[in-house]
Amino acid sequence: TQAPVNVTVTGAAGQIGYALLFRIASGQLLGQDTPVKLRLLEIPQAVKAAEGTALELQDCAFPLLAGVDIFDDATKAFDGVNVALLVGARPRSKGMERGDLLEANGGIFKPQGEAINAGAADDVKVLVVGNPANTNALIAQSHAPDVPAERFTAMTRLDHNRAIAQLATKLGVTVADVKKLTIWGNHSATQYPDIFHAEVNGKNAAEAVNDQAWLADEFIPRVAKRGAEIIEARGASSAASAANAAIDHVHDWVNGTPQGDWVSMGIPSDGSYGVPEGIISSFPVTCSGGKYEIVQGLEIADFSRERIDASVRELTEERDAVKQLGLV
Ligand code: NAX
Repeated sequence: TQAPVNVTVTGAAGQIGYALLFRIASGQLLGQDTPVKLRLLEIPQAVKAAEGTALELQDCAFPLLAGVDIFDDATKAFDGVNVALLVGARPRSKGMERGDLLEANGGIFKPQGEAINAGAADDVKVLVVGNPANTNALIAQSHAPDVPAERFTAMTRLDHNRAIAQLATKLGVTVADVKKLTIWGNHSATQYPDIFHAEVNGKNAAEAVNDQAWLADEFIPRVAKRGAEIIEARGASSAASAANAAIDHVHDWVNGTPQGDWVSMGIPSDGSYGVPEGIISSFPVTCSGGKYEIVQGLEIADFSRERIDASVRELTEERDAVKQLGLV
């Protein structure tokens, strides 16, 4: 067996943290051959709750769990980190303007970026879950100049999985029959779930659906606003499904995507598909050997172009706002 991989989870005492840690410790993040050491980062007031979760982790007697350490200091929490899951963030409170939200999150993701820069392992991979995820990832990345920029990613896998499930339901097939779905843009209500390149049992999904009204007026808004639908029904935001998506994102990044399929990840744009270089936007990607690559050469029709552009515009506005605040 190999040496344990250090996995740092921020916001460990939160509801996503509670749904995530046990799955990491059981081997679902990195595979059944890979022992993990968990490093939990919380704010001081939540350290006690994180300690409670650590007791439960101990009580699971997970064979792959090589240890759990708890910190309220980012520099210590990210020391030697191989996989960083940045879940803790500042939520938007009532009446909060976007600038205030970005500034509050800058206060979290700037020092975390610096801590990753200072102490992370050479192979570090970072996934930002905490919202606004894409721009928080950009903030962290810009304070980690010694870490390759492409190691900073943002989670759109929950949107990707939601879209697959909605499409499968519409067509009366199983989720395993759906391949090559894409989420473009921001993890926000402007995101664009694209079925034009998706395949259902090998046939084009948009042709199989053949219902433009459903696509424009039901599918796209339902996927984009699914988070609100969950809050309405559950009285709390998505937690287990978000943790599941974080597991999927890192698992596929590390272990590769299956032949004949791809996934969606928020990654620093290289300018592909007219998305301005540097912003962290969702793309279709394949993964192999611990690296991801944007799927190239897809034809983007007007219907998709407008929607991708609108979401990318929002991302450039967020980038400009954090630039103005001196956060990137
Ligand atoms: P919770 O409020 O349950 O937990 C957040 C935890 O983060 C708290 O325990 C808090 O003490 C901790 N925290 C705050 N600041 C911290 C800091 N500086 N360092 C370490 N820990 C810190 O939220 P939860 O439901 O777990 O959601 C976490 C984040 O995920 C939120 O920002 C949420 O908006 C975001 N989400 C992102 C999704 C995505 O698809 N990208 C989907 C699910 C979720 O909404």
